[in-house]
Amino acid sequence: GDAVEPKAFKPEFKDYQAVYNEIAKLLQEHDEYDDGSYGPVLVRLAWHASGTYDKETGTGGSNGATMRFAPESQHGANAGLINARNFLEPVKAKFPWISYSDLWILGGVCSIQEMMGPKIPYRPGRLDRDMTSCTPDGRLPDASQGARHVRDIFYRMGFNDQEIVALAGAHALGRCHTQNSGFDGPWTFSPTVLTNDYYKLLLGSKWQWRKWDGPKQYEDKETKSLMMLPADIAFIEDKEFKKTVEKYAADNDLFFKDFSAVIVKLFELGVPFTDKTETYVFKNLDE
Ligand code: DDH
Repeated sequence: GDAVEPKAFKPEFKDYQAVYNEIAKLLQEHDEYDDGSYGPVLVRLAWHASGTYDKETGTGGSNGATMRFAPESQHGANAGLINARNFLEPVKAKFPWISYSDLWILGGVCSIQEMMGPKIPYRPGRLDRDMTSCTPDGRLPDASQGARHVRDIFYRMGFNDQEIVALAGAHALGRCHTQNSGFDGPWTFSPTVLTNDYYKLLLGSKWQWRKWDGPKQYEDKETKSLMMLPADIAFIEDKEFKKTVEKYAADNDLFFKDFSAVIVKLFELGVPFTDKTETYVFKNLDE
């Protein structure tokens, strides 16, 4: 009876790949949502959890999962993210040892990989904090503004111009919803697959103001079925940003490499890792 216990049965062993697999399985099962996947809204949850970071004060960021609480849950920018948080609840129930903060980021990592994006190396170690750590409203970007505002917001987190453009490629995924942001429509024709199409469309389509009674946004002249926000068009109006858009439009491998690096940086802003923190590179469900 002295058989060596396999690692997986030790209570202290935390099987992050098992959590990844559970999220990936639920993504496949729940293809009734939006364009057929919860992936985009899970990526947005991970980004909005992280994008509150302020490098001067060290406040905000993914460590804390404070969007569980009002007032942060009620911030206009977070409208609709309840769908992503609820999606992950059964995963939290099955793996109660993982913090919400680590789980939300793992949800983003899994979604990017399962939507055919690059590998996103993952480090756990985020601790949940209470509502006293909620960040003030206004730390996330305002889609109706231009390059100067976008720089103000992302420089505050510690990103440079190239990194800002690389992050924005996430808009290949998902769509705008009138009930959340007031804006409407997807950026690309395949909003559940990560590609460099966002950059190709920015450069390759003619963008005109959409005539409607909603907030000011652009539509592509040819099909009128795609959209860009004023903050997206800033990436081709601004010369410095545009140079990077051109690089990524021409080279999907370069986009994947830079996107992976910069999203890891985003997801780890303000997270207190230790010397012992391990890095995981997850297998996709079909590997
Ligand atoms: Fe975004 N984004 N985002 N975004 N975003 C929206 C949707 C999605 C801005 C505004 C909006 C990033 C940067 C910016 C995703 C990922 C990322 C919506 C629509 C607005 C508005 C929400 C709704 O109506 O449901 C602005 C402004 C910026 C900026 O850069 C200035 C970044 C950096 C990311 C990222 O993930 C790294 C994703 C995914 C979505 C689609 C969500 C969905 O439900 O579908």
